[in-house]
Amino acid sequence: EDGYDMWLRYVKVSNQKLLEEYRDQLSNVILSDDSPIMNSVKKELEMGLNGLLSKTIIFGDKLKEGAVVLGTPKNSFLVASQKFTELSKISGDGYFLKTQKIKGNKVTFIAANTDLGVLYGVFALLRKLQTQQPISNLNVISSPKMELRMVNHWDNIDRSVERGYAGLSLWDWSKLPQHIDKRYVDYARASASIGINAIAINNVNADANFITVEFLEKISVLAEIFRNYGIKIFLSVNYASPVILDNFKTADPMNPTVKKWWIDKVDIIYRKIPDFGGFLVKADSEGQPGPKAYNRNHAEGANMLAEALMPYGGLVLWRAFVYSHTQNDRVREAYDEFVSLDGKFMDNVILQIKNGPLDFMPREPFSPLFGAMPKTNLMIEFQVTQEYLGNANHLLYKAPMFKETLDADTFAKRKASTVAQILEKIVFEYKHSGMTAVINPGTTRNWTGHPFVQSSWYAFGRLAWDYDLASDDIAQEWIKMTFSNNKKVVNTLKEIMNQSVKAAVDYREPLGLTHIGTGSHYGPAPWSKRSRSFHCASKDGLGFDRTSSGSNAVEQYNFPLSSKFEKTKTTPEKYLLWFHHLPWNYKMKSGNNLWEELVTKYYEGVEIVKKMQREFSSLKKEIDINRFNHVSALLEIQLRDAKRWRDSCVLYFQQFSGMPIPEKFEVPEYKLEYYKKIEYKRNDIIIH
Ligand code: BDP
Repeated sequence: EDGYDMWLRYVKVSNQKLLEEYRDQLSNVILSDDSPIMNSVKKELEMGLNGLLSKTIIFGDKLKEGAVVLGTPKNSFLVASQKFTELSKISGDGYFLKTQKIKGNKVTFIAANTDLGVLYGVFALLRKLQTQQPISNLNVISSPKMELRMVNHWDNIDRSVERGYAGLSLWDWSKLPQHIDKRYVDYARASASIGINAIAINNVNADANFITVEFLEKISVLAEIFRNYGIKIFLSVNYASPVILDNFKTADPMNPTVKKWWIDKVDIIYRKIPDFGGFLVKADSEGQPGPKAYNRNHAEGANMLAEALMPYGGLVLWRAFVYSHTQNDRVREAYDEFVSLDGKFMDNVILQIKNGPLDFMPREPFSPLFGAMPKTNLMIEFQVTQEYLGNANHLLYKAPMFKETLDADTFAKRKASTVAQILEKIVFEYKHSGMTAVINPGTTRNWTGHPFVQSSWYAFGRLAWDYDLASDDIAQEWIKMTFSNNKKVVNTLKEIMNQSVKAAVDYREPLGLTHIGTGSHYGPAPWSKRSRSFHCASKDGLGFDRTSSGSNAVEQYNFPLSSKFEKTKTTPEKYLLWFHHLPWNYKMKSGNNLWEELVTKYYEGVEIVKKMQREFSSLKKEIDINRFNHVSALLEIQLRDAKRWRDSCVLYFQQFSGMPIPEKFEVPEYKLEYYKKIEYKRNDIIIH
């Protein structure tokens, strides 16, 4: 076991009784593989059933007891002849699984309106087998809630991966287009299995060369592989491409020759990749070029690209992650910049907004932009890769974080209008929408570095398909598919995963504290200039005042949230110091004062890691030795880092609170000076 198969681990069903039943219920397969996607259906089913049932599956057209019939009304006579009412109930690339008697024979149908729907149905059936569910009386209908279910790679041309932590980029440019790495196909399979239908393959800090003819040649090979799994390629583009690639004096979106340049470029792209998805753009952000240099706003900038893509049905995904170093509250910025542009973007532009208003912090309230752009297509951007959360060293299952944002009510309308409902297009009349996540798979054998990063990737896909799924159920699926159906393994890993977010937040940035990490974003540095500007610790208290007496970022939320966050008593304590600057003796709900509560949280975070470690070690006999040893070692590192975070922060803040660390807690191992010093080692990840 090395983790390569991820959740597509098709090992023989361990429950003998179920195995026999499955073998009877899935005796032969009837399908027509006359399209590339139906061909993928056939291959996956063959691989899945051969592995799970440990027998060679028979393909044929004999309708007998235990037959599995797959297809759409167009490519399957059997599906068409049943006149299934389910077909009118599914939308998009949804599917249904149904057990039906035909001429006395019990048959399993996997059917959809599109070939891709059938592929998703196959993965759903295989998931049932992998998780050992009964399939004797199937009646499942499922349709995706999000239109775009996307992932973003932050991969560079030199194969480095920004915030990747799992080896080199998967895309081996020097060997493309001639050599096709098996990983491309396995990656596409894993993506399709969780419903992903779009991929931006390169870093948002984009190298312009990705859209040169040489690269498009290589990219078109990837596009073909992904197409077989229903996945469209998007490219991140550099806004100054005409300047960089063709020595233009300007990239002004209103300049006719610039417009023409993009029109021609888009034409070339579609000739090579007819189903190209569109452009992802980071403009006027962190040094990236954009329309602002020419006095044009973001809508003007985006629309120019959108016009070029429009004839082909292409999209512009325009990122809202903007801030300058001068404004006094960075949290306000995306909203202040974009709200006045609502309604000004073309129909094929989607504004891509990070889940929170700052930057993928361990915990943020949702971005108020989600409730403030009724006339602009929106999509959300999550981060699966653990940039601020221990890279590929710490165990974390992010589904509860994703759900916290998705389930948040924006109060954009009187009736419920959660972030997820807005993205599902049921609140406003959006033309396009969806969910995306920055993921990190690379050349590391297990793809993601820490095996559990896969769980967040998996959960993201499942939630993009259906955000109503419970984190717990998704975790259970993932564990069964990736590790084992053994009850002890399932319950123990679930327990570990469920506590992981609380641990990660508590030992880093509890109670709404934020951005107090080192420059590498790995370790703690509450003493740094940037951190101080976020936590605002002083003798009189802690936290950032975003109420009307401070930056007034609370006003960006719809009523009643704006007034709820304005007052300390109605602000959830998990966001308390995000919105308020409070005295050290402020009384918390627990009865503790702020200082005691803060210290308690930090210590609790570390205790949870210890507990996770204990629980994991109880699985020694149940988990394969490779993955057991790997995760055990990583948990040791996590505990080391958690203590470093706790002790650095507690000792640092103590200088301001002037209060003692309650006696019941262990004394930090080192003095504050020590923790400050290790920050300045060249790479704070390889300390100790
Ligand atoms: C920040 C990352 C940086 C990204 C940026 C972005 O540190 O590497 O380029 O976000 O999302 O969190 O553009």
